[in-house]
Amino acid sequence: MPKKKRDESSAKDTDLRAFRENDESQYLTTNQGLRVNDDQNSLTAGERGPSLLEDFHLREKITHFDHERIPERVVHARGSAAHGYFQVYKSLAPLTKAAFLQDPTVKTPVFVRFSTVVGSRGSSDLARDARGFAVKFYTQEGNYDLVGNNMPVFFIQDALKFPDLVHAVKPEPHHEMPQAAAAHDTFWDFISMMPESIHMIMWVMSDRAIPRSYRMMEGFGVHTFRLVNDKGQARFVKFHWKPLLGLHSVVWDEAQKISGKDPDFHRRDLWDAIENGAYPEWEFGIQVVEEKDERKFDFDLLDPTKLIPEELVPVQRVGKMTLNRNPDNFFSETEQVAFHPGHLVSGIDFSNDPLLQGRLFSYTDTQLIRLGGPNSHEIPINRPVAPVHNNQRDGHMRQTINNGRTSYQPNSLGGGCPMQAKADLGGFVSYAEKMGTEKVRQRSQRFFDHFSQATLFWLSQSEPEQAHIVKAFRFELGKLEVPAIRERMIGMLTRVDPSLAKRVAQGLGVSVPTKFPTLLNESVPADGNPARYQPTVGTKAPGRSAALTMANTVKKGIKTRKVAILAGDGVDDADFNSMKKALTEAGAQAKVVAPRLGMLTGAKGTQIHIDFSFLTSSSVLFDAVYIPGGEKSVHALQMEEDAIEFVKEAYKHCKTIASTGAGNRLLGKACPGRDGPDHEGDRTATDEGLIIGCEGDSNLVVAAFIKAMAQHRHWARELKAQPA
Ligand code: HDD
Repeated sequence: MPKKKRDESSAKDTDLRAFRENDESQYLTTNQGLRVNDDQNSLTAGERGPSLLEDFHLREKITHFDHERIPERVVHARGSAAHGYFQVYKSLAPLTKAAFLQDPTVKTPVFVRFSTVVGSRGSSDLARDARGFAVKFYTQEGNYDLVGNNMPVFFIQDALKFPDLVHAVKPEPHHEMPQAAAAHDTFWDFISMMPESIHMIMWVMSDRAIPRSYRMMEGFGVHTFRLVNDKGQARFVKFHWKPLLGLHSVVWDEAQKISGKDPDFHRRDLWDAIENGAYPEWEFGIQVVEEKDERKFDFDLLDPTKLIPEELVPVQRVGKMTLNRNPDNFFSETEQVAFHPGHLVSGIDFSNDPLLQGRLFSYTDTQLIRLGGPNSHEIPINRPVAPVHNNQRDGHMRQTINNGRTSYQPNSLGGGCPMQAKADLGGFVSYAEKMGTEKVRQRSQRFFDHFSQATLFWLSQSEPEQAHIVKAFRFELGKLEVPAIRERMIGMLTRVDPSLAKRVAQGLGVSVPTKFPTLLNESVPADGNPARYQPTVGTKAPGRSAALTMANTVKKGIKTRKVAILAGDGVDDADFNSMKKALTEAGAQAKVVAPRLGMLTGAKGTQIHIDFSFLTSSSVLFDAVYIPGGEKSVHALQMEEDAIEFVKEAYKHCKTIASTGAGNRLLGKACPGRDGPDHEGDRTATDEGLIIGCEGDSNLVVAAFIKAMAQHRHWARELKAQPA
């Protein structure tokens, strides 16, 4: 969206008088523009008498307030968004005629909303869930919406099942519990009878479902779409977003604690990064499949529970998206934005994926109730930059004031306008796919292998990732009250991998059923029954796919990572200053956490601003921890139970921790046996991600600390301490 200047009247602006002198909009008015003389007292009959109905200011203010809330999104209610732009690296003309994919010099404005799926508007960002990744491109040819998720597959194959899925996962209807969580009977009851969900379930049980940041997750269009060039040639395409900061997650214990300490963790992270000029970036990727190769794979391209392994069709990185501006107003932009997978531009088209086809109905329908009528495209955040001319008129909240007498077509009184546009003038022409078939309620046989890709995903995970998946299943299924559901799920997991089922069962104290239970939902012949499922001959998926594990992600640098420096009065000035300088230069954020708020004085007099006290912070909100030397400082920290807990927890969550000189004592107290360099000359790294330096070692420690932080987490520690 084209941007107006930010209103500078933020909370930071304390010079109210200067602001008042400069700004014409200083006077409070009614909605009719009348200046208000008193906003403190209602109009009453005398000082102690009743309020008067004639108080139009009171009535207007309260009426507006009473109507402030609109229905939240039925799914994806909790979200955060940002503005930015997209640029293609080189013209994609051979593949598509979409105007915004032609010219590398063109910056197309975008508005991107990230969301959780299940929770309500006020729920925590850190729920175990898929994340919405919806991009609105304001192209010169009209708006194009790519409404995807951070996972490349979906729970169901047919949109007809979407209300069932959502009813099952939302809080249970009798007592509205639990909020923003799948760990309850109705969800797993449904899933345990829907084998088509198992691939997506593997993703949701993986670390992908608890991202470290919206800025560090991938995005996927999920469905197979089509690209169409100006010769009318079409190819199948899958869309990807690859974060330049790499793909990183938190651990489940941490996610649950963050939900208490800062439920806005992802929202704040996105906002702060953009405010600090560390603009999040993703490369746009495409996997292209020729129409003639549609049946080349051992799965169906139209099946949204399948991905195309990157080993079979590599992802070509064709452009980049940068988010560089926070919204001015959450409600007007983030809440009122309306995405729709049916908002296309010429050069991009649908496939017959039955999930996609059903979505095309749902989004307009939901906007009608959520945004109050058929004119939500006129809300500023939804308005295209391309001009809009048509014969649609009136309705609730109409903004456009149409001129003239004609609102029909054909007409002569309006000169025949607005006219249809031929394809060469940009008129959208649907891809002329040959159909010639029967009307049926039936899925293609090729949709019925539900387990191969779930197994592929499992086998492609690193050892720590597999351990996390096992623990996630133990957590989710451990919360169930009905044992039969748990058993059905373990039965289903044996079809993914018997060792996975066994490990999950062990943690739940149950045995693996010997027989795969009969599924109740017989209308989905999807139980992997070989009599029903005829495997198709096609290009076999690889046994493992490197693109599916997060272990192979970018691990370069520590840009935007948050580091807690634990300090008290008397902190070693050299340790503190050299670490803070190096972290800032590397693009990380160094924050001082101390026993109290205010200022600290270093041993040599450096004045240090404290960012957080232990009371207002926690290690789960940071990526790494540093404890500088300084006898007095460390003594004060050692007196604080919260300081010891801070380090202990960071260690448990496999984060990088460094200490120098006297700081080693605090580390030793939090992590017994890990409080000193192993031997002279090896002053760093007694444990992976644990850097312990002697007094005067600041520079050595700084370099090792930054290097270790770039690894994100040190899983060896966890595998040793809590194997699963
Ligand atoms: Fe959906 C919102 C993504 C299947 C019906 N969906 C919504 C949003 C995202 C997705 C990111 C939030 C957009 C925003 O930020 O405003 N949905 C997906 C993906 C799907 C998917 C990736 C599968 C590939 N959705 C899906 C189906 C249906 C819906 C099958 C219904 C048949 N989705 C909706 C909805 C929502 C929505 C009810 C709720 C709020 C809204 O649309 O505007 O229409």
